[in-house]
Amino acid sequence: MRLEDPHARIFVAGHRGLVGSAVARELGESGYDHLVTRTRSELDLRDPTAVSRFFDAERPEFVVLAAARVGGILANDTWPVDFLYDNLAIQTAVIHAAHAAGVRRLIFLGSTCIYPKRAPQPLREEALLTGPLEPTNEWYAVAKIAGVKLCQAFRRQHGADFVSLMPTNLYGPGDNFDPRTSHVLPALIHKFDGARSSGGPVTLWGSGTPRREFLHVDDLARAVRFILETDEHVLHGAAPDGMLNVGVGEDITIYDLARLVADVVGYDGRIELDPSKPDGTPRKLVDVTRMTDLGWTASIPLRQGIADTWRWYAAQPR
Ligand code: GFB
Repeated sequence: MRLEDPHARIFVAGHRGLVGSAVARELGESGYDHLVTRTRSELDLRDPTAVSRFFDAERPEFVVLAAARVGGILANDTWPVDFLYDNLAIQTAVIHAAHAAGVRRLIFLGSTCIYPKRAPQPLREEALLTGPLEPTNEWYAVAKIAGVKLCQAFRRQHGADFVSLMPTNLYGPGDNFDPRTSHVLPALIHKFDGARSSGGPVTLWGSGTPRREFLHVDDLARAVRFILETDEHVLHGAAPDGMLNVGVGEDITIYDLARLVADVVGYDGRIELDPSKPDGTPRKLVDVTRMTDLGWTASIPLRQGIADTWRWYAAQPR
């Protein structure tokens, strides 16, 4: 059932993360005045008993499940248990409790890494489970696939209005900029910003040839609100399997991305490659036809989004 009432109780799970904080901001600025949130120390989302107790007490009507263990290519490859177990535990507890509490609509945040490594590009929702995954992130992808499938199972068995959004690579203010564990875009902002004073060079992981699509998290937050507010028959017509890709519809090589970040940040030194680090999947451009047919498109150009993110990063205390 769609979100209409500005006083509806909306649980944003993971409200301190990159996605959750943007979603909470977007909903608050749009006049929704009853957001329910819990920090990790207040509620361990991996604990099904605690999560059920929380749902019984707060009775949220809508849920945005943005809580997840996330990280860049090396973090994914280094901590397979954390990426598989934590994500399975969080999403299983929250999705199950949401159904038991009669939640009207739940939005689960998946990821485009759920699609097979060699699936035809741009990736359509129908590509799910048609081939082997990219090995560097298969633990995370398997967990996210289970989350998508659990939402589909609740739709099918109980008629639950549970929907999965598959955002492409995200970036924006509030991201993790630790170069050891972050995704590429915040890592590059961190590296180029530092190299302006040190003089460089800046080293890119891998060959620089993989292509990625980057979506500003504020665009994703608008997509989440848009889907929360969409009529259920319209939504079901556009996405009978409850899956919707969210992206910008164009991608860029990692090397060109690095040059763009260098330009925005004002670094004109050398850029080197470290081929000992993994490239990951060669390309993951998503087909966003379902979202555009519904009437949503991304609006933040990459250069502007990088400048906005760099400004936020530069303003943080070190
Ligand atoms: O963003 P990223 O870590 O993750 O890396 P994925 C994207 C590409 O950038 C890879 C290259 O080809 C990296 O080798 N790269 C170049 C760098 N320099 C750097 C650097 O300094 N740091 C990082 N992190 N990368 C993740 C998945 O895949 O994407 C997750 O592991 C999830 O499961 C997420 O799906 C959205 O795009 O390869």
